[in-house]
Parts: sequence; C-alpha cells; structure tokens
Amino acid sequence: NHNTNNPRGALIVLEGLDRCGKTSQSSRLFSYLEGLGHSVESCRFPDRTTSVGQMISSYLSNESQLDDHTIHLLFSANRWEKRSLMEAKLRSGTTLIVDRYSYSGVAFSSAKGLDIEWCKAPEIGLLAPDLVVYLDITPEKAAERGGYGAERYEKLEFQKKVAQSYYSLHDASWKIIDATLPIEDIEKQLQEVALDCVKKCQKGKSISLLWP
Ligand code: Z5A
Repeated sequence: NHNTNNPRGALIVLEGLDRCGKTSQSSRLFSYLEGLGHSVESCRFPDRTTSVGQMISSYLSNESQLDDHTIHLLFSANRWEKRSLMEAKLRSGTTLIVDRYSYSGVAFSSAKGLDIEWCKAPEIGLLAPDLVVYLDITPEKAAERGGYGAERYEKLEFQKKVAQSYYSLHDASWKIIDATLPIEDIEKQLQEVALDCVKKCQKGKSISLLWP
C-alpha cells in the first residue's frame, strides 16, 4: 500500500574482488547520500544473520563442506529471502547501497568451473540494480592489502579466476572505478555516479528484473 506517486529509491550495487574496498566505500557513500537528505540504507550479501546466511558463513569459514552447486543456490536463496523487503524499500523511496549481489554469485561459482548460464538461472527475477559499480583492482594488489584472512576464497590463485569471471560478466552499463586510487578519489567518483542514478530513479526510471 505504498504511495505510487512517491519517487522511488535506487538500487546501487558495489562489486569487486576481496579487499577492493567495497565496505569502506559503501559506508562513505551512505554518509554522503544521507547528508544530502536522502532516505538510504546499506546492506551486504551474504547476509549472515539469516539461517541460510549462517550456513553460508560456516561454509566460508571452512567449518562445513558443501557441493559447489549447493552453496551457489544458498547464496542465491539468501538474496531471494531479502527480495520483497528490498522492493518495498525501493518503492517507499529508500535508496539501497548493496555490498555484493548476483554478480558475485555468478563470478565466484563460475570461477570454480560451473557453467555460467546455470549460475545465472537462479538469479532470474531478482531486482536488477540501477547501478553496478565495479571497484577494479588486480588480485595481486588486493592481496597486498592487509593480507587475506582464513576464509575459503581468500587465495590469490582463486581470486585470479574470479577476476576473469567478472570480466566476462560485465557490460557497458557498469561503472568501473580504479580501486587503487586514494580512498577519497574513489569516493568522489562514486558520489557522482550514485547521485546521478538516484536522480534518474526519482524521475521515474522503472524497476527492472535480472537479467535485463
Ligand atoms: N560470495 C559468493 O561466492 N557468492 C555470492 O553470491 C556472494 C558472495 C554474495 C564473502 O564475502 C565471500 O562470499 C566473498 C565472495 C563470496 N569471498 N571472497 N573473496 P564478504 O562480503 O563477507 O567479504 P569480502 O567482500 O570479500 O570482503 P571484505 O574483506 O569486506 O573486503 P572489501 O569490502 O572489498 O574491502 P574493505 O574492507 O573496504 O577494504 C579492504 C582493506 O583495504 C582495508 O584495510 C581498507 O582500509 C583498505 N583499502 C580500502 N580502500 C583502499 C584504497 N583506495 N587504497 C588503499 N587501501 C584501501
């Protein structure tokens, strides 16, 4: 029972390799948009707080083993369980800044060798982002940043494959930002594209679904 005359919020997704700076930039962008008076919320996938998210979390920390297809579907399910809430928020005028989304799902699973079309299938019907920002860094440079932790995918050889998967997945609509620039420079570029996107959504750009 939302007011259909309300301008809607934008769905802004940040993607990139581990350590590329998504978390830092997502909180900076949040403060910027909030400071301008926009209604904004941020979230991340995986959302480890749900029961599906807890299964994902224990897999990532090597506390459990799962078949590659199974974990892929759990990551997707973790997005599906947030879908209706996300749509309601967008329609009520709240902009969402999302740290990782379906592109991570496809990039990481296809890097293991799963068929890319199979990987994309369970994402069909999820909300399509209004903006995808890819924070671009080489796996080698990313590895130098404070080093990887102990999680399953935090290994240089695997991150190289993920980088290739992202490359084959991206399209001309993605905004690619050099993630090796100083944090403030990335922040500025991000502010510009994000604000532009928020305005387009306010002006009536309609919500679309994956994969457009
Ligand atoms: N995964 C999947 O397989 N399928 C899916 O569907 C989804 C995810 C959604 C967990 O994700 C894993 O799940 C992830 C993908 C997979 N595995 N990997 N790899 P996660 O979200 O929990 O973890 P993450 O995204 O990989 O990690 P992160 O550690 O939170 O990294 P980050 O957010 O990109 O970076 P950061 O914390 O903002 O910055 C990292 C460090 O770099 C930090 O010390 C910063 O101070 C520094 N930094 C940041 N920016 C700069 C610049 N510009 N210059 C220099 N230093 C910087």
